[in-house]
Amino acid sequence: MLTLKKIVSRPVVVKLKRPIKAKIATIDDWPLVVIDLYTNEGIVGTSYLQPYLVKSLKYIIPMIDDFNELLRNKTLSPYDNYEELRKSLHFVSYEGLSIIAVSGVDMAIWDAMAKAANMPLCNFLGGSLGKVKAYNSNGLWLAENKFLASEAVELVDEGNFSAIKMRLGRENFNDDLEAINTVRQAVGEQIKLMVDFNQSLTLDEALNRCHKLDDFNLSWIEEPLIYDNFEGYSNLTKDIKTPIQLGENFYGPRELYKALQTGASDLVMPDFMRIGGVSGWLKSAAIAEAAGIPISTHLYPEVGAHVMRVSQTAHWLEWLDWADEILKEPFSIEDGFIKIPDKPGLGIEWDEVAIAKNTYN
Ligand code: SMN
Ligand code: MG
Repeated sequence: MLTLKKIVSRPVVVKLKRPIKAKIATIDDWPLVVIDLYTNEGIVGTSYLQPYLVKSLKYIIPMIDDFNELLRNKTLSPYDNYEELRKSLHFVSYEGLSIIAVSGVDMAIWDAMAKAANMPLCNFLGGSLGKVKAYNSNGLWLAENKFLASEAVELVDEGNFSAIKMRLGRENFNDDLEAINTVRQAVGEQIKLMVDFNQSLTLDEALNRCHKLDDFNLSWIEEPLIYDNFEGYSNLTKDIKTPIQLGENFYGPRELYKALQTGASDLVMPDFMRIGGVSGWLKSAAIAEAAGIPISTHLYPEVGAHVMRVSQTAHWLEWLDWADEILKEPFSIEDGFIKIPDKPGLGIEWDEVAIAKNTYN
């Protein structure tokens, strides 16, 4: 049994090797909330959040700090803690910042529990230790065509990946089509290709553009519309042959349920900071399993690897190395599969020197 001593979160900002240039944002500096959850029994649970906006560190960290008041000296049991924390904020909504703060703590609690049991999290959750199929999402932003071919090859070679993702949403759709052709030619037909519009299209534009993409043998078309337009998505999904992928902006399992109820997407890919951490993922994976919908991860590959081992409809893990900078031993990729280390909990340990160097004040 573990009881909470104190949750400490620290602001870190790292430079992205390949800056984000998507329709939705341009980002060079990547914020991380580094969370350490100390227990009275000596075990320390760790997790991190990546809230995209450096300025949001100023309000997410105090929210997490505030949870100390509620949980101090209480028994850690992830599902109970998840309910208690999120209900403590229900007057300011279950979604948005509320669930982001809850998710960070939830992941740290699961890590602590699995460490106390001396098991990798995937074993603690009832699964087996093994590898998980991953695609490389580490680049192919809205760059000019001349940079895309070499970057696409680099991405495949980084881990002998069998799939990569590129971003779309250029002003002129012909430029998107040319970009796809460039990438395809560079990596060959045998590499699977996902595309992500990052919510940049109206329904009319999406119907038009996605129809044209139907002949490109794409593995999925991600977020063509604003994320919460489920009605629009269900029209689109009916009309387009290529699977429509949605989910990095589901705030909690109920949003995933509503998306599936309305036929808004063929595939789902929850993000750990928005779905409710490991607890939110497990609830969501159960819904996806019952509905027979393939589930992929968004960001947080170290957490994703564990939970995909217990998700019956596990599809693709999104590989990104954006937290590697602050990890002592980043997870490795072998032949397109992420390897889960045989270590208790999530299997991550902070590189304190890197954290000190990149601490944000
Ligand atoms: C993405 C992720 C993180 C920041 C910007 C865009 C993208 C993805 O939507 O799915 O990886
Ligand atoms: Mg996306």
